[in-house]
Amino acid sequence: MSSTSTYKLIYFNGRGLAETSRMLFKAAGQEFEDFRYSVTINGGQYIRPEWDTDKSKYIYEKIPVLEIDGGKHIIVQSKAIERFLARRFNMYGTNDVEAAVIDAAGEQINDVKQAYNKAKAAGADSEKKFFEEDLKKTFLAFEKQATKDNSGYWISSHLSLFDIQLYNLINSFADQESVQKVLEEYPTLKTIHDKVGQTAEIKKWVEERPKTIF
Ligand SMILES: N[C@@H](CCC(=O)N[C@@H](CS)C(=O)NCC(=O)O)C(=O)O
Repeated sequence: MSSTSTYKLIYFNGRGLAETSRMLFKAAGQEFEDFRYSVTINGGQYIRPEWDTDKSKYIYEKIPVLEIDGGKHIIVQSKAIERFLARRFNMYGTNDVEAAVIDAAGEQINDVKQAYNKAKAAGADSEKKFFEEDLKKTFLAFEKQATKDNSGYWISSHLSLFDIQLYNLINSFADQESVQKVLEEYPTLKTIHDKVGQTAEIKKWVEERPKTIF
């Protein structure tokens, strides 16, 4: 497979589990088809008629799915897709150890998201505690691990999968005031967040991407 491959990323019309992959494409300047199944909400239920018709076509009946070269190769599972793209676009550290460190931080981001969903379901006090305790602990760890080389990136002085995952994590919270308050305490992470947001291709994408319900 060469850099002349074609790509179709299939997901719902939402950021969710596809947005990091979309941003990897954008940051790499790689064209891709951004295929989105429509989603609306009715009475608290997601309505997705086209997806309901098509879902059995997909190996695990889940999306995102990445089709390469017109379906010659199919990659499923959002983390596998992200890692494949990061590797392909040289955003996966400079060696296998750095790649594993990026993987581990990505898994920690998943754990944090799970903790947040649990806290949110448990009510306002739990959500407050999540920002003040759980998120802080993770940010402190990420801050300590960062290569403090003034590059504005977390590892290898170069934009990586982790930088984009962190940016999307920070922007996924509805309560931006609380997350920005925590972020102020971790200057390296704040710089990474701001630098990713100012990356020309990502800035343009954030401005022009569809406005979605999730
Ligand atoms: N572990 C999978 C989870 C994929 C997943 O659960 N996707 C949801 C959308 S976010 C889905 O396709 N659901 C199918 C359905 O609701 O019928 C991944 O990270 O890709």
